[in-house]
Amino acid sequence: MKVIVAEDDPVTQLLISETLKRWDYHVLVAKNGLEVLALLAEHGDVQLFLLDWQMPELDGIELCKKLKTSRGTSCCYIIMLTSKKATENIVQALDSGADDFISKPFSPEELKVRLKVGCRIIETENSLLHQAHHDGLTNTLNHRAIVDVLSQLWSRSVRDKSSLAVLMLDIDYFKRINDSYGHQVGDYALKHFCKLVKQELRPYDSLGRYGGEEFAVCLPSTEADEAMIVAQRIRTCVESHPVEYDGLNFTMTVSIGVSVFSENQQSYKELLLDADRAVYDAKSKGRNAVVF
Ligand code: GH3
Ligand code: MG
Ligand code: MG
Ligand code: MG
Ligand code: MG
Repeated sequence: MKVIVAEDDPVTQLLISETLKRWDYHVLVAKNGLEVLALLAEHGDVQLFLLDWQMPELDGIELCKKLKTSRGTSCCYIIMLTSKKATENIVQALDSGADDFISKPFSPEELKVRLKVGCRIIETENSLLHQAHHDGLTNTLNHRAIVDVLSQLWSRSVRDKSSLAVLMLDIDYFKRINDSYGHQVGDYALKHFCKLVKQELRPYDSLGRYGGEEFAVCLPSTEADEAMIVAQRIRTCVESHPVEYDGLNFTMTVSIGVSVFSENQQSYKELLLDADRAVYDAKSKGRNAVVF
């Protein structure tokens, strides 16, 4: 677990960071709040903080407020480690966003277990957040999450006039797979399908389960011709990697509708509608096809 330690006194900073390293934390140090913010620009994944109160430039209390308002939905756990000990100080710290409060001089045993509580809470929150945004079967984004991603990307495209493409993927005759082999095989086929699609995407593309056996892909900064290439790559990949399960082996195909951002669109919903219409065309053209 990564932890940022902010402490302006060099001796205390060294003592704390060496102690934490012995407990297997990956420690990053700062000597004031501004340095913490600078560290976060590079280590945005840090969720655990051990902050001194009194520091020059930006103190622990002001930093708490900034961290709690600026980190969006990502969880962060802040322990205030300070020479202050009055009840009013504890109240002010917790009220400013700190999650815990320890007075100096601290007992290493107590610091150790309080850090462990922080890790436990971070892990629980991360897992709940993951579950809130992902589909339990395929571990792709769920309907709400992929629509959120699309709506944010769409707004960005309006702002920057940047390109954006959407693919709507609908597995062909999926009902037959269930009917012929059972739902368990159908479930496995869905997971297999998602694995193949992910292989064809870039790290900053998003895949989500739009519903049932329909999936949406958002391709930021992508023009129509590139989106068509990606869609064809996905189509070919699915067709050429049969589902193999418990002695069964069968080919699955997918129909893909492609749409792109245009300045006439009033909402991201039009982008989805266009992609939907294109899937419908792909189905009527005989399936296993990509239509723009
Ligand atoms: P088309 O080529 O026109 O898309 O035909 P289709 O059979 O794929 O489409 P249809 O909408 O008729 O059927 C979709 C099927 O997908 C029906 C539904 O039971 C199945 N399905 C949806 N979600 C799941 C799931 O989570 N697991 C399994 N096994 N099947 C699912
Ligand atoms: Mg200090
Ligand atoms: Mg369907
Ligand atoms: Mg289908
Ligand atoms: Mg249907």
